[in-house]
Amino acid sequence: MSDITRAEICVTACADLFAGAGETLASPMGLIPSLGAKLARLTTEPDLLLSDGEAFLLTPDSTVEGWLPYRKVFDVVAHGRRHVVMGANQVDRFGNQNISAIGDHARPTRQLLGFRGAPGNTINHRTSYWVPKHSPRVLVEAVDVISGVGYDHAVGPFHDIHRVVTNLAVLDFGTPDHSMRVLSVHPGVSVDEVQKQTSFPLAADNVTETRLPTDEELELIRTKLDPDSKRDREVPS
Ligand code: F8G
Repeated sequence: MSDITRAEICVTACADLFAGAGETLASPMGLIPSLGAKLARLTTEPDLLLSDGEAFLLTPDSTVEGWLPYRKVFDVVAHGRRHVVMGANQVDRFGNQNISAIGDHARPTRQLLGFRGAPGNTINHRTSYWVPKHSPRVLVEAVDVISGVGYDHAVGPFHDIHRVVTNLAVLDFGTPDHSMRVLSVHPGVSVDEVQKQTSFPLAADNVTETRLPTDEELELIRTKLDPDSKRDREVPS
């Protein structure tokens, strides 16, 4: 089992985001979260629905199994049976996310993707974040612009920022004030290293080691879901 890669650990950590999701629309952005959602569907979450992001629901091997045109996605967002895993140029201590702009809002130094679906997602249903390169520039004390809404600006009963999975650790907001804490560090990573790569103090009681993929999961990742090992380009070992 010693040849298990960091990317494979990140894929199973993303699969675990969907534990108990049942018949929920998974909307994973990016390769590793997508592999995680497919892995969950093939193992613990057979009712998970996978959108192609355009018009169809697909099985993990890309067979069309349903019709979900773009406008219908908004109904599902509002209904709340969806779990989106978004990226983040910045994510802060209370789970605010920025994919819009870097720098002073009046004169940003970088224009990024824009707000996209982030505000609506975060007020309507469960949201997690995937950060392929955990660094102080991404894990910031306060984001420059709020795209996805965090716990200190939370509005309404459906706000639920679940977890942040990074190349180093799995984090959540299960502290009394909903500030970020380390749930688990990936094998070979220390809590100190995670803290060093984060711009704000992290809660870190009862940190465990992120679990390894099972033999069945490894087989699925390596032979069925990502035989060309594209995952290693997103998270080098
Ligand atoms: C920085 C930083 C930083 C980047 N600090 N500088 C610099 C300083 C960097 C580069 C430059 C560019 C519901 C729904 C929707 C929908 C519908 C339905 C969503 C409403 C669908 C369509 C829609 C949102 C989905 C995501 C984002 C996924 C990623 C990206 C990325 C990287 C965000 C991580 N901290 N950071 N710079 N979208 N994408 O040095 O400088 O800025 O940097 O849900 O949409 O509209 O709504 O972003 O930027 O989840 O995760 O990969 O833009 O690629 O290239 O890194 O090199 O130019 O000098 P990027 P990047 P330079 S849900």
